[in-house]
Amino acid sequence: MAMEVKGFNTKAIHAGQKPCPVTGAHVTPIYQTSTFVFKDVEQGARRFAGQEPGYIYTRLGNPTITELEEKIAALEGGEAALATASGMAAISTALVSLLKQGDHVVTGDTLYGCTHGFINELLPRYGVEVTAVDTSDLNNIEKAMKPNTKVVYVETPANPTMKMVDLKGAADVAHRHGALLIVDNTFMSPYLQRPIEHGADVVVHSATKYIGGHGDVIAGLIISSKELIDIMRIPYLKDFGGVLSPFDAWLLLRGLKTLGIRMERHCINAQKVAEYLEKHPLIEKVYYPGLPSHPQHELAKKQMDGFGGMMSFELKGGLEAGKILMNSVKMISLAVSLGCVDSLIQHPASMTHSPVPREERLKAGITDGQVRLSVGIEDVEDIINDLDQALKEVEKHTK
Ligand code: LCS
Repeated sequence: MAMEVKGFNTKAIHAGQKPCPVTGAHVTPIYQTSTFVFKDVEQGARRFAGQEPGYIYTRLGNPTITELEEKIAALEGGEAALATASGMAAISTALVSLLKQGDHVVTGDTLYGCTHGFINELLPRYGVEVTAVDTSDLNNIEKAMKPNTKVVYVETPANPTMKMVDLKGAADVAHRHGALLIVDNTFMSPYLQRPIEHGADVVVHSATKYIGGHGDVIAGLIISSKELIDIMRIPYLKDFGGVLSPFDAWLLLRGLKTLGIRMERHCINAQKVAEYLEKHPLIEKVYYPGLPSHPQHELAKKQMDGFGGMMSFELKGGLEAGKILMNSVKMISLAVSLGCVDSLIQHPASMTHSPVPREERLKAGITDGQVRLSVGIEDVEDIINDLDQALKEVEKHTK
């Protein structure tokens, strides 16, 4: 397709997709192969030497994976992208590629539990210093910067507190100090937020979530400049080896084509669910960027194109009431993960954020009673009815 396309949904469908030059297959096949045959020894040598384009071995690249990388780069507005075997592989590959012994990282105090563990527990074992601060206030980032700070790492909105980071402000602080800004864009997807447009240098995703969208794949993506992606691919991903499989890349390609319409429905449903919960007499507090009661509602309107499908809330009856609610839902599944077509509910303190020490977790605002809800794209009346019947159970058992 020679015509230049601008619209997000058009790019989501067409970017990177070309008919198969051999069979004319419209949709890119799953090139489920480990290796690629060379015509002769000379060609093999040229490919290894980087003198001739072409595939060598799937750990170094594969046509199905290339299409995914081109599509996500176009959607996030980056020059290039790298697909990985999980979101954690994307995060660890990006960080390890940019840091060395003696460097310093400034990071948010609210991060997905395993990201928190990787940055705060594992990186220091390799001689990297870490300072975790409440990155919803840019002054805290500024104060934490040191001469050896190489990376500022944030999630916005953060899992599970929904605290946000002013992306442009954070990029400005990082750049003024000669550091790079890495943003985990998992909760928003590029349909709702494109951090590179606000100055971020690297975007990472757990593609397991909205990008796949159907709860059937574990995958990660890194989007950045061609220069940084080239380094992350070779030697880092090549030698750490956490590459995506061609079949999983194909599932993500399929998911991405409907990302826009799925995200629109996630936003509509979540707004209605958040408003329902906020009015409910058994609910203490709802954290959703689309509610005017969210302290950063204005920032959300400024840097996001919608408020997304994720929220967390606390019940007046605390942890005990939350447990009754989570044990009483019928259609909504009690499960970790998020961002799929089905609604999922879970308890961060004992599940996704259990790797975070309790004191740090409480300081970051992840309370014992907090419940996280990933609102799916079912009919919203069914989601609300399920929550409503579960809240009636809470009422019955806490009277
Ligand atoms: N970043 C964020 C914001 C996440 O929520 C997760 C996983 C990851 C990175 C890691 O991605 P993965 O390796 O799992 O593809 N979050 C999960 C969660 O909240 N529930 O289960 C997994």
